[in-house]
This record gives sequence, structure tokens and C-alpha cells, in this order.
Amino acid sequence: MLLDEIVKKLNDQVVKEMYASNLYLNMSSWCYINGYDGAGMFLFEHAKEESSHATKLITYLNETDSLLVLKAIDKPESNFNSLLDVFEKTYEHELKVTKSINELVDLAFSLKDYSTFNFLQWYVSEQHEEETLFRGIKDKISLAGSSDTSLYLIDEYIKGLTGK
Ligand code: OFO
Repeated sequence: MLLDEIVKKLNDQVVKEMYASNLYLNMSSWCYINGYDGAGMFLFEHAKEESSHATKLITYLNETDSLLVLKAIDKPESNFNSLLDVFEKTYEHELKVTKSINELVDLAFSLKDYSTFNFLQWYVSEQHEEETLFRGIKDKISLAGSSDTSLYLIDEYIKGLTGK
């Protein structure tokens, strides 16, 4: 049985993961429309991952007999200035998610909820991976510059990250 405070924060995190999924779907669409099909594919796949982060939390709530009470999900941004802008924003977004996960970990530890603390370690590792991934892409886009040829090559590189 989880404490109400923990259940509330886990519920909030579900909504944040769903928001991330929707944000990445909007970004994916913007990329496809602007000719960056590789980035579009990558972000589409990543949106599915974010959705799975939400369902993993929901499974944990179910396993602990805790009620899921979904709230409205904010409307994510849908217009971007450039491919660099998209990936700067993914990175900023991942930093926010890391902060939110860290706050949850702190709370679980301070309330001696070691089951939730242990469950959240998966998210701690995931955020480390995602920050590294998105920072890498953002830095490569910056290095490559904004000529059509570099952007084409960068888009191919991002497509390669999907393994497709
Ligand atoms: Fe990309 O973050 Fe979920 O957890």
C-alpha cells in the first residue's frame, strides 16, 4: 500500500510522460513536413517510448492497488524554427523530466518507501541515457551547421539511430 502523497506524485508523472509523448509526436510531424524524415521517424519512435514510460508507471500503480486518476494533458508546442530548435527543446524537456524523477526519488526515500524508490531507479537510468542521446544529437546538429547538405546528412544520421 503506497502513501497518498506518493500515489499523487506517480499520477503526476504519468501525465508528464504522456505530455512528452505528445510533444515528440508534434515534433515528429514538424520534421516530416519540413523534409527531415529521419528525425521524424526517430521522434515518432521516441514518442512511443515515452508512452511506454507512462504505462510502466500505471502498471506499478495497478500492482500496488493505487488508483490512477488522469488529469488533462497540456497542449504541447507544435511549431519550431529549425531542426536545431527541435532538438534543443527535446534536450531541455529531458532535463525537466530528470528533475521531476529526482524529486520523486527524493520523496520516496524520505518517506522510506523503498519499493517505489527501487522502482524509480529504472527511470533514473533511463533519464541518464536520454539526456546523453539528446545532447549528442543537438551538439551534432550545431557542429554540422545549417547548409542543406549538412542538414541532409544529419537527418540521415538521426535516422540511423532508429536502427531502421
Ligand atoms: Fe524521455 O523521459 Fe520518459 O521518463
